Amino acid sequence: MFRHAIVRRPGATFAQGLTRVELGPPRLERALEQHRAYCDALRTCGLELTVLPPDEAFPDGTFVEDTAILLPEGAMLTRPGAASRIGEVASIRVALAPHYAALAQIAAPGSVDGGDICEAGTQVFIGLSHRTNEAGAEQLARWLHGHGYTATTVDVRQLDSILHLKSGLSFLGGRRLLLIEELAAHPAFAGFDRVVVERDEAYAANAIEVNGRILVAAGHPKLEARLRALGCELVVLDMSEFAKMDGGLSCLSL
Ligand code: CIR
Repeated sequence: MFRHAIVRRPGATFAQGLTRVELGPPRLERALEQHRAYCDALRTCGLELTVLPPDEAFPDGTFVEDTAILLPEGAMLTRPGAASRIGEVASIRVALAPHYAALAQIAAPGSVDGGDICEAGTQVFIGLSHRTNEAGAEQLARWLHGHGYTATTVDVRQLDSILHLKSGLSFLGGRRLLLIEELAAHPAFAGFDRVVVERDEAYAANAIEVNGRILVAAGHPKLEARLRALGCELVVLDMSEFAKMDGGLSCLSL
């Protein structure tokens, strides 16, 4: 059961953030509307929100997921793999302090982006990507083992279609994973029920399960129909402006 989430509104410098996709510049007003709808959806799922104000010094700061790994047992601040994002962690440390007695942190030369970390019950998948390196993955795996979790690394460095592991993988609760075709046959996911997203709807592989509902990006009717047929209760959200900055639903909250 999730009770609380931390989000940060996008700010005036949002369009200056990092992106590998060529979907044009995001419109801030629209991004703010979409962010409000996202926050409303989380509240509908029963969450209390901490909404942080934009920080213009960090154009990618709205993608708070990348700055920490949160478990019921403890929290680990990351060391983001993009130099321009390392400074985002300081204000997240402050926001997390009331919720955790102690905060661990990934140390150099390790780097970890939260977008590479997929928790599936007591099993955690750690993506090795162009943001999360071996040293970071090892530090995180040790910390996870100490809390009773199993960690499995999944190398996605050759997959140009995704920035982070979770751009192509989501845990939907129970034993169910949502994943892109390129990851579908990976041995790490063999014991799970796999819902494979078709190539032309690959962006929708980043979804989030919150207290029994699934938040899914709008514009992917085939996946929507399949998830509804499986009995999932969906909340469909327009993510167009965040997609332009290479972000998805999971990236926007901790
Ligand atoms: C970046 O490239 O770092 C941001 N523009 C997007 C980060 C998306 N975060 C995520 O998938 N967890």
